[in-house]
Amino acid sequence: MGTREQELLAQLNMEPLWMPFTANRQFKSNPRLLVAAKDMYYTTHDGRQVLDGISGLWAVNAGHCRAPIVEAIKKQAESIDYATGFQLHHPSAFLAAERLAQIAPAGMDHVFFVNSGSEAVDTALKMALAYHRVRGEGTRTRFIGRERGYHGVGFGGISVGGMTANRKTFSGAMLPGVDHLPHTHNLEKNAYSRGQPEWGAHLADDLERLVTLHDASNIAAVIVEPVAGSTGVLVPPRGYLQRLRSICDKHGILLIFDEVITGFGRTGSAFASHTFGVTPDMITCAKALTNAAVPMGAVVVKKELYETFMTGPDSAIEFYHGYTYSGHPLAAAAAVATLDLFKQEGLFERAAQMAPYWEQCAHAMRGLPHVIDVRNIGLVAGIELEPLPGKPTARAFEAFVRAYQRGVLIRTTGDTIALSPSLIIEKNQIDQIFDTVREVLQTLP
Ligand code: PXG
Ligand code: PLP
Repeated sequence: MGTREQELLAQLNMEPLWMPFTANRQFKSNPRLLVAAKDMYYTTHDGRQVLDGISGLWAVNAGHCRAPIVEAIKKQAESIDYATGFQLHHPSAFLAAERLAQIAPAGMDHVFFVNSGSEAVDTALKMALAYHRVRGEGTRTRFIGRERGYHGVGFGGISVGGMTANRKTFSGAMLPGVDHLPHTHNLEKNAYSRGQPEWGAHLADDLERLVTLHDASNIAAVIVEPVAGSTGVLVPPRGYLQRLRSICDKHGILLIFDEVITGFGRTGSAFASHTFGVTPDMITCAKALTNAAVPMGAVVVKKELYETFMTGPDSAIEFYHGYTYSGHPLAAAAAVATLDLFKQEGLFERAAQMAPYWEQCAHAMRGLPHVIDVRNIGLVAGIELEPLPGKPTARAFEAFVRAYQRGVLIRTTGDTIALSPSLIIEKNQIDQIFDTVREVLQTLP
């Protein structure tokens, strides 16, 4: 980093920015700034290279600042900065939708663009209500989420979500008519499972209980993350998602998979729906859709769902919903370039090929101080730590700080270390991540 950059940083006034999901005062008293990124590495404000063990935030699946994506964004910015998608549009949005439909599970071939995972979730929930109404089943208004689920921060998303800290302040403003399935985490039964745990498929049967309680005619949709990410990597028990699917089918309930984290190769195929062999009615995705280079999210739906809307008169707007930036040119261009790059480099297959080595290295953390569980699937791992007595999250946060000082970026949620590198990761970089985690665990209080 040049002296000029260092001077700029020294003068940086951090006060006006209210940072998201951050302890603002603690951060500002000891900031960690990233000033550049390339492939697997960030450059920090003090000139260090940090191996990115979390692909930004489960998002930069092709590695940072990849030339074809950067070029596509530049080119698009020079040719068209913006065009609304309301009664007009521009070509890249259609190209992006076509590419996304091509890699989605068979039969899921229509795409609605949004700008984030949170917007994708709110959009999917609204689509579910509208779909039932178009079909003359307007009484289906209830949603079912899951404990420990993360579906972003919109009012819809926190209502179906199940992370207490994200909900408690807003309790009075939740959507009405939401229930939650039990989460699937159980250390006694499933600790140190490799891949999918054996125990827990029956937890899906709770959906039958809710159907009995409310009657199916009142339930619009069930939304779950195929692998719960944000809460600390909870891999679905064998047969669990299949059971949810069949109960939804039996009762005419839409099934939404929130693949904001699991999409785009994270579990070793395009979507977790492929990995687990279960096709939902809607998929929400974001993050790696553009390799996180420009904000974009999407809801991918089954043909039948889209066609149900395409009834009424041709001149009628079928779905009163959309964002100023839906299908934004820069995002759409980034999505096309990203999806092309995933294909050219076979990155989803690469994730699947690397997964066994990743699993082996992750499970080698078993037996280290404080470790009470290791979970993994594809190129994701969760290492759960025993919390410091009376100080939940403190031990894991200290692990994050120490790993960062040692040149590896990890993420912690609660007392779980969550790892999710770009799919271009090499074996020696996997070693570096886990060697660093090992060292950190050995020195933690
Ligand atoms: N659904 C899921 C499953 C997610 O993981 C969202 C929706 C919301 O997406 P946006 O783009 O609105 O943030 C997410 C986002 C973490 C972490 O620490 C994870 C997310 C966001 C912030 C932090 O694991 N996932
Ligand atoms: N608020 C106001 C006053 C607006 O005019 C709009 C959009 O036109 C919005 C919010 C929504 O913004 P967006 O479409 O970017 O979600």
